[in-house]
Amino acid sequence: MSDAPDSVPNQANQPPISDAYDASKLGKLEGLEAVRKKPGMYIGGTDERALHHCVSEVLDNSVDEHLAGHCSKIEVAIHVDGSISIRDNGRGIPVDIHPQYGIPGVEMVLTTLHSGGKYGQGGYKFSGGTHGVGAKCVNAVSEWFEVEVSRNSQVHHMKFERGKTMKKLEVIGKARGTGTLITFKPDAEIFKETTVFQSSRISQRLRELAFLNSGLEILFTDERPAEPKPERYYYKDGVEEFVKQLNQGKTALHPKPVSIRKETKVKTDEKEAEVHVEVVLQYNDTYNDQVLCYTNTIHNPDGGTHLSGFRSALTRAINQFSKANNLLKDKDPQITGDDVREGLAAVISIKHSDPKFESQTKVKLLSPEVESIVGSVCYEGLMLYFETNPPVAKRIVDKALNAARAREAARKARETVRKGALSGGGLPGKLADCSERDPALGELYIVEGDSAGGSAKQGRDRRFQAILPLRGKLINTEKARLDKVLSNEEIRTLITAVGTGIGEGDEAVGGFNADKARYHKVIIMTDADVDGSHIRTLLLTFLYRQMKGLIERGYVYIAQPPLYKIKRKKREQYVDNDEQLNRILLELGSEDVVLARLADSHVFAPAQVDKIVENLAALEKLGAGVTRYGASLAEYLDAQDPATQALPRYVARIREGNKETHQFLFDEHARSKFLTQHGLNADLTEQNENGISSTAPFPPDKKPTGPIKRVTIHEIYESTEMAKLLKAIAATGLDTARFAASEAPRFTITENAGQKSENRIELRSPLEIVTTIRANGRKGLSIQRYKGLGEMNPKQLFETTMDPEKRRLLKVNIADAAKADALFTLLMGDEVPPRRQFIEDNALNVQYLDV
Ligand code: 0RA
Repeated sequence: MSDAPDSVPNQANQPPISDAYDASKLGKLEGLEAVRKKPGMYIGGTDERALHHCVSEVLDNSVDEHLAGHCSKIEVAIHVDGSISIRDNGRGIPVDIHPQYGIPGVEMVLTTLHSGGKYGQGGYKFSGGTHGVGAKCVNAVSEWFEVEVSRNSQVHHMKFERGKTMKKLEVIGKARGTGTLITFKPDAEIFKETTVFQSSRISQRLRELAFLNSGLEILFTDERPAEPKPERYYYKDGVEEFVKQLNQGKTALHPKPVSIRKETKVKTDEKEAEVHVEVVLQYNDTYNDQVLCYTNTIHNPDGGTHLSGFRSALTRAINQFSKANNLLKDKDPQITGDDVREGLAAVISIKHSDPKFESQTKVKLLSPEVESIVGSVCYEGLMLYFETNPPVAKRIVDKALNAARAREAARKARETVRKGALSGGGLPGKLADCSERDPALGELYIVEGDSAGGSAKQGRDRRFQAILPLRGKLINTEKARLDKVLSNEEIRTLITAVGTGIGEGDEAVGGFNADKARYHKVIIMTDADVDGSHIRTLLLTFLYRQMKGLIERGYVYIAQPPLYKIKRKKREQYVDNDEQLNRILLELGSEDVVLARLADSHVFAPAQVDKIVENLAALEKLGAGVTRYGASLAEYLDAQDPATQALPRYVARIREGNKETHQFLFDEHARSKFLTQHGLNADLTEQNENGISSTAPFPPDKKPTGPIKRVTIHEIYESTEMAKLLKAIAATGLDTARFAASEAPRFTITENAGQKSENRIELRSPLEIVTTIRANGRKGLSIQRYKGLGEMNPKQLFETTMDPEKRRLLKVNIADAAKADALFTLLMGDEVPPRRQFIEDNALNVQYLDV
């Protein structure tokens, strides 16, 4: 199947989609095989980044609908089986038959690489998406991909697998509104590293999109945790709120951000382009700057012409204002660009009808005309603001002047550190260096606390592992200016040990030079508690701000000490995380047990038991998708179609007063029929007469009297995955026809079989097998949760956390520096509650840093 010719978008054995469908007309269309063959070319790789890029591609289409003025709400949900859906209330992808190609617009949009033309770009003035390749590439790299379009009062449905049409376009119900719902499951054949979506990453992008698109409501639910917490992002004042958010926890120099906007038209290469500029800025009392740049809501971490236009306008405007108002004294230094950016938080968001970027990844904007547009718009806007708000303008000039004076002081301080580090001073006494002299082979462990430091020194392999214990308070580098940071003992020791120097600027005055790194692995090793993550963040903040190149080169790592030590009889084992603990409990629990079926006294072989337990545990986990809607897992599994082995795709939940019933529906047809019977629309996001949906309340004029009958339909995305598991279980000889508990026992589990302590347990449902085995695994087991590195002896510390053969290091990779910067700000700001909350939520979770 996968070797279909490139030029044919659909499988040859698919029935024709309509009379007009004619393969000969598709000659110019390129199939999606190309995308599967070269994912790098289309979605930028097959790693975790590319995986998340797929979400952005689909999302961008919905945002484009918003930019075009047709969409006010986007809903995103990650499902328990790892699939994701993106719903918008835009116009809906066209469903009419394309006059030239004879297939429905939605199929064109989702299966052919043909771009431009009638459905190529949806006629958008500004587009974030990759012009006509977005959603179809995602389709190509999805195990399955479903689309529901609400248009012309009807809900239309299509389904694809690995880019091939599996269900042609068909009407499955009535629609009240319009919109598009896309659900896809990334294909593990393509994404070999991982297919697991990271909630934090997605919610961060959604929040960013809501900031950049004022008035757009974005809802997000990660349905994978036991208790999902829906999030809502909606910012009436968009970018202005974005900037306030950047300054959250800091003291602003002026309460209201400066907001500059202008829409212009320019001529470029004969073409007329439209450029909208929106710049919002607000100064705070810190010494760092945060300027985020966007083009058509795409983040440009490397800036570009919009950034340089803004920077020069800011420097010019501040110098101009201070000169015109005689604010500079003779002995004052010149105010530079660096000075005017101290304590600056700003967002530059431009919309451009034809932007040019440096590369496919759009990290940098190149369009030359933008520099002077943004420059003059900002200069005029700033001058106008300064003239109408002279007290604020004076404060800003004062701050810049202060920065200019401090620049001198910092330069001197850096020089001192450099002298201390390079000449005579030698290496700090606290550093236990390694004998290896080749930096490429050397490792530096930065260890929290003297006691763990001592263990690390004793346990290490001194040939190539150096240890630097850090004690006491590390200075918060976000809040202090460089000269003060550098007077901190711990920081100076660190700088000397790493050997690269710090900061921007000339190496001769102590500036950073990654080539001088004394180790190519700098490993942060802290406790797995709140203090530990605080110290880790402080260290990363410092490295990020002062030794960014070290992170960029991939030299910075985080050690991951085990989370648990478990002990059973004489055996001890270290456990990295909860998932592993769960696996071990099942493993231990199935040792020395005998599983038997009572009906025919069949005894399952140990290898079969392992398979049964593994698959049942997976089933239990996926079952969360069903139990969430009030149905029991057993009830759901027992609804399996004996003929096709399929599991229902939908559960209808009918609530009337306190009574609740369920109905399982196998496919869109059953759903459609059910909806018609109940007089409901198929797009249940909007309210309807007989019931209310999961998301919308009754409009005031339609509030029913009497008891409300509420009918909601939920898609069980996990159905395919669960059916596969049932098949695997059946293959082991376990009957999967009945999961509901029976009156009479059906299985027995005998623990410690053949020993004195033999214990026989009777089971009434296959689902009880996992619970019983897990409980058995816990028997006689002591589980100790590690709080500190200090709880391990030198040998244990080496074996679990430092041994290159066994350790798991997390590479700190700041691909998206600005986002990490924003995170550091959140973590490091003055305001305590958000930081505490964050650290508590993420005690052992550094995924944010690993973007
Ligand atoms: C092509 C043309 C039009 C809209 C769209 C595509 C469209 C695509 C997606 C993907 C997700 N949500 C979407 N919403 C719309 C224009 C439709 C028209 O002119 O009515």
